[in-house]
Amino acid sequence: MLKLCFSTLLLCLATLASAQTDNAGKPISQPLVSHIYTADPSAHVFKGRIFIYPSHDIETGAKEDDDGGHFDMKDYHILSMKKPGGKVKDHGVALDIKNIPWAGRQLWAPDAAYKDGTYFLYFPVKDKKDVFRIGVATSKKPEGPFQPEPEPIPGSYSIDPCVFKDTDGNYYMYFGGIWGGQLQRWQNNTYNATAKLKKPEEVAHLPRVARLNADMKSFAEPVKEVKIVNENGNLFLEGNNDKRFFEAAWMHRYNGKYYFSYSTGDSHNICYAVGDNPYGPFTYKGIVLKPVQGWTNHHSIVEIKGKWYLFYHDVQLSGKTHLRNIKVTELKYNADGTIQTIEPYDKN
Ligand code: FUB
Repeated sequence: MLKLCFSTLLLCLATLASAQTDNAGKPISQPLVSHIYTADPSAHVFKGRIFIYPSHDIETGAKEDDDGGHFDMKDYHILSMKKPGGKVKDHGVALDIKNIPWAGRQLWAPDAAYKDGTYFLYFPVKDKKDVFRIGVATSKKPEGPFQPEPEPIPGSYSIDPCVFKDTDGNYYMYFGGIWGGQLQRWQNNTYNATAKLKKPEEVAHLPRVARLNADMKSFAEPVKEVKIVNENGNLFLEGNNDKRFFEAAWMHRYNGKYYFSYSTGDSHNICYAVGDNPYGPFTYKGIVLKPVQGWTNHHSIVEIKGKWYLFYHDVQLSGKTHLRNIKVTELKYNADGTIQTIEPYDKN
């Protein structure tokens, strides 16, 4: 009965919110699920099925602030479907914050990987000192439940892990996010709680990368910065906030090139930059996804049966920035390998 009331409430909110979205144009795609709020979708094809590893947004009444205090998530639900547009299955709680021994608060955007019969779920969460670290949990099934390791990955910090498998069998983790994601507090892999954000004329903070060890639970090398440069080979300044990195790293390969995509945060774009190897440098190429409704923009890019798809989110169901819903749409390349920019709302 309660469940029915909640669904009805969500439906009413959806109608209300779509009335709002009409002002900005008609959404090009619809929420994949509406019985829970979901965000930050990391999609993978495992065992011939699409598995989505999203954040699970909830209302806890936590105060909204510039550090994302209102993103107060406590568990993960894994979703899956046979094909884009197919029926979406919610596999229930895959990992609960109360079962992560070192966790304090805020389970943010996760990712997953598969190796040798084991599925790995990578997740950022604040530790008991309120410092974001990245943890790993394992399962024999892509949908979990996942068993967390007793400690975070040694040397890990900040948020938004993306684990990429290269064609040579090496796995790399990309991560980082400024403002509430705390990346600005880390210089030379050392923590400084009082470090400030960069000034507009300073070189912007850079995302991070580290190759994973064979155990998939530790870094094989010191964490390195990922250079994103303009067409002249220069790093972006903090003032270039429509192009510089903010959060939501994703890596994919297309035609032998490495595509590093990310959110620009306070200017709300998903941008991409292309390089010749997993470490970069990556040269800025353009916008993958224009701003969506809601403050955050976060995505993944995946090939499914020869076509490419962008998984992303907006706030169509709730109209509230911390109660998001995931979506999917097709992504297309031009003949020169550039990505066709996606407008999330049809203005016509
Ligand atoms: O979902 C919490 C945070 O919001 C993510 O970690 C960021 O990428 C942003 O989407």
